[in-house]
Amino acid sequence: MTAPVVRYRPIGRHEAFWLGVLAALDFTALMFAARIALDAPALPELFVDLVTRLMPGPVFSALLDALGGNAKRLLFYALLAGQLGAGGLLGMLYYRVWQPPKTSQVVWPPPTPVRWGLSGGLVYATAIWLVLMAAVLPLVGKGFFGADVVTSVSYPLVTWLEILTFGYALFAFDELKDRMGLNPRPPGPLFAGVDEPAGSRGRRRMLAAMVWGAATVTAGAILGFLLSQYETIATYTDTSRRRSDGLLPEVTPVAGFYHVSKNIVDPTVNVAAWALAVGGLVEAPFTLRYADLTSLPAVQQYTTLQCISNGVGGDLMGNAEWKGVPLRALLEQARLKPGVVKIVFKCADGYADSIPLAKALAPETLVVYEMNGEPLTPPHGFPTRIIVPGLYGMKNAKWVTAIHAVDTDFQGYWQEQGWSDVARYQTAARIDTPNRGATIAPSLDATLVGGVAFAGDRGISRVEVSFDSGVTWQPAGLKPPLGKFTWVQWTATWNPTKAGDYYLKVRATDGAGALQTAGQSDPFPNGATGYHWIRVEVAAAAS
Ligand SMILES: Nc1nc2c(c(=O)[nH]1)N[C@H]1C(S)=C(S)[C@@H](COP(=O)(O)O)O[C@H]1N2
Ligand SMILES: [Mo]
Repeated sequence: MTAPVVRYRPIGRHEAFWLGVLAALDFTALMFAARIALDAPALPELFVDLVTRLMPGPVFSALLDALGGNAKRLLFYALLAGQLGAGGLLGMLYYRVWQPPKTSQVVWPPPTPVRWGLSGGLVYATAIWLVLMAAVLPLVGKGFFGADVVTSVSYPLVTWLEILTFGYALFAFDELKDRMGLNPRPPGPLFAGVDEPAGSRGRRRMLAAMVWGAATVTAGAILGFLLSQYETIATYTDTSRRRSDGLLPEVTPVAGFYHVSKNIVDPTVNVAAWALAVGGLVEAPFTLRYADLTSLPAVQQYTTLQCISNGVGGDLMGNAEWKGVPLRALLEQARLKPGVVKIVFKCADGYADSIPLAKALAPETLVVYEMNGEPLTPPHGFPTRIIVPGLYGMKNAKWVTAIHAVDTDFQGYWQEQGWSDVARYQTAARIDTPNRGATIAPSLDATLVGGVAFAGDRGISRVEVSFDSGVTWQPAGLKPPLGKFTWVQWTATWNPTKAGDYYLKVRATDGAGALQTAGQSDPFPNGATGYHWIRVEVAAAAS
């Protein structure tokens, strides 16, 4: 009589999930090692564009407002958690469905699990990889087999190797458990009575938990270390902060200049391989290398930049001296064909935006490569970016690789989410000193009140400040601006005579004589409006 063959799955549902998460931890660690060493983007970076694209503009804007620079970091870690969860589900699929059940019968050659286990794990990984490459990446806008992923290595190959590790880990966990005798023996007559002495089930589970716990802690520690390295190249936090003791420098140092981009990791452009293509609807397309660009006749121009998502009184604004070539000169060399309505900028991070032809031909619109006398730094667009005075920061494309003339009303990255395409700066003023919430000691000296006012390319003709919450207004003094496209520093003195709470407000009038909009509106979609105000406390005089 032969013993009946019993087919069984030694790995339960929950364990399958957690082993999947553990394998995903290993995969994720490898993924970040590849990001740091090989410049191969991590998966969350590829999904983040999709999330911002799917989220309605107002929601995204509100999120940015509430979380500031941390919105991107939060999104990144949420996507990372999602990746580990997906690993868990794929683990369940592997142990519960993909892997053939083990059998209790002793047969030779053994039908399972070792031989199928290894190749099965690798086939499984390759299948996941194929789905990712042929379906998921195109769906998230990164092209078939990641054609639109920006990296200097073969993205499909690196990803395949990473996912093979995942499949191999799933195989190895099962194998390891078998070898250590931690997998439960099959039920059935053959092993009845011999395999399950009292308490052994519990001991086995305990041992397995300890082994997996140790493996998880190890993988987690390695991943944690790699993530800490990753944090140093990630750009999801805004590094600049406003100085808190008085007026800001009129020219913002590069290190203190606000930074905004759609990316979790900004591109690092290899200038030796970089070229700027000027083309589209032109008679004579051409490309420029870095040395070509920097040897053309250049101009230097102070221009203030502000992000359209900057709130009233916010930090996302800076002023620098830029050096570069007028865009007009490049377009003249390429000879535009009739019918061009917009000039599109394409960038190394997949970002694109456009400006109307008239703005592109304005002499102040520059293709720049220097900021405050130094080559552009990578966060600010090295090797080259566009400076378009009068239009919000998003139109000032960074890491530009192509300048493209089109006869269509091209809509850029942020416009697809509903942000303004006109993107003309709103007139705005900000109080930089005193700090909001400051307590001022009464003294015979007047208190300095001051800040900046900005209206893009319209200039500022007048700034007024109120010390009584907008009931009365006094004119502030204006420092002559550094250029036609910069902010203006304003100052006033204040002599509060009575202790108490005061509400200070500021408002500006642009060069055309238009007073800034008083009504409060959110940054989305046209840039914030409303007067900036702060509360200041004047302390009682000591007697
Ligand atoms: N290629 C590219 N250019 C870009 C962006 C981007 O994400 N990618 N962000 C834009 C936005 S929204 C702003 S406000 C400015 C910020 O420039 P800064 O970081 O030098 O201050 O860059 C713009 N240019
Ligand atoms: Mo922006």
